[in-house]
Amino acid sequence: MQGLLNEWRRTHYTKNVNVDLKDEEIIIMGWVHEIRDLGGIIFVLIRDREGMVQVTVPAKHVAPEVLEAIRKLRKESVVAIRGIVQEAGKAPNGVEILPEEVEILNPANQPLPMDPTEKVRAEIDTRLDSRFIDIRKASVSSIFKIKSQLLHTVRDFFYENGFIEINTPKLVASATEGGTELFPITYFEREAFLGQSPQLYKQIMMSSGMDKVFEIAQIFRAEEHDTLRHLNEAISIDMEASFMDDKDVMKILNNMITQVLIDTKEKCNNELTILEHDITIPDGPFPVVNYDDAVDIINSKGVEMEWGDDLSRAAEKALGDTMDGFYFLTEWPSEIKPFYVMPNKEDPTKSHAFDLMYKDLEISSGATRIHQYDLLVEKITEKGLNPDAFGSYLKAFEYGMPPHAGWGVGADRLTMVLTGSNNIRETVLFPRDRHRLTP
Ligand code: AMO
Repeated sequence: MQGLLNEWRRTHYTKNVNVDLKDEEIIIMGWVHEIRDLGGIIFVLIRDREGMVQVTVPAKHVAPEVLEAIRKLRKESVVAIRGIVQEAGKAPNGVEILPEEVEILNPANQPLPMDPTEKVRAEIDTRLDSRFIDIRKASVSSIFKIKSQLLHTVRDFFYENGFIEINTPKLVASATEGGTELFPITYFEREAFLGQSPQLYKQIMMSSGMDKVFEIAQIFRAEEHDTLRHLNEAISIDMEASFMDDKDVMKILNNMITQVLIDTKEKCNNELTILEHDITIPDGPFPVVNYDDAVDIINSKGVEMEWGDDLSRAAEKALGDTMDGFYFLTEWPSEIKPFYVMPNKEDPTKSHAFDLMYKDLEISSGATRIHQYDLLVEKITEKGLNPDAFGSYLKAFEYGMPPHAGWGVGADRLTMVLTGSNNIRETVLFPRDRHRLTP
């Protein structure tokens, strides 16, 4: 294809076409969002990542080849348009473009598999099947722009606080958090698994002397349940720090989440407006509820729960009714937390594990870890696991493992909070659930 694509470069995103460019020649490239042909005059809305601009075509006043190209346009075809900017009060941004050259870079087949305008609401499955078109909608791309900002803020936050970014393997030989919920794979002639958490590696890194590390990566959970909060592949923001305990890393988590809220509100104002969602910045540290009090609250709401039970969905909802916004849930029973969690010295039935909740949604889990080899082996055995399977992990505890603590945050769940989405599938480009492995 000759013409604009080879000879020219895009000069502006649509959102940057404004009255300051009056009478200037510009080139935009994007998708045909809408065509309104009134005979004597044709209006075409061109959409790119940043927004939309109107191209106005007075049939009698444009070159015949321009008119011919405009009349050939179909919705969602990709075009390049060179034209002159004019003031137009009623159009988006108060401007329109009078085209001088129109090139169809790639036509879109008709009919489209789904409507990319916001006019027709499609079911989530239809949308996910044609996700590339779905993401063309501002209400959907806004979610991923906010998620991108979230990851940007998190990285900045860790670097500013002296953390080193690490990458740990996702092909692993054995379970990290217990024997269940793993995806088995074939690793040459052996069985292996997809990593369910970088937990063991980030702990090993404490013995390496790296002191403070973080990782943002995929976790894989072979959970059968089909809920609005679980996926089989999720993004976890993990950190681990030496010479720190649960209280220290809770503070870090609190500061990081607050920074994420501030940045999202400040830098994603446009996206939040599109999503009709507002973000409230908490005016102090997140409240802390211990497990004992949580059990009382939950029972007082008419949801039966015994000390030592994990929180059922009903229990989470009952607690979320009382606790608005973000809050920590601390002092969990040792029994229902993983083997690596440090028990309370005075009362070992309780532990130094915490969760960060947002209303009824668990956002993060963390804990002070056991750093003593003997205690760790004892706990692994107590949980019914075989210490032999943890050989390369346990070795790191025998030759100078510092005390340490850490946490993992579900990035997709945090994005739900930031965007006001009630289904985790909305916050993942290509979600993997019980029934979906494509696209
Ligand atoms: P946990 O298993 O609680 O802890 O996971 C940490 C956080 O990750 C998110 N998450 C999920 N998000 C979507 N779909 C899932 N199936 C899913 N599973 C987990 C949640 C959760 O709070 N090793 C510990 C962390 C630590 O102690 O450092 C761990 O993996 O938001």
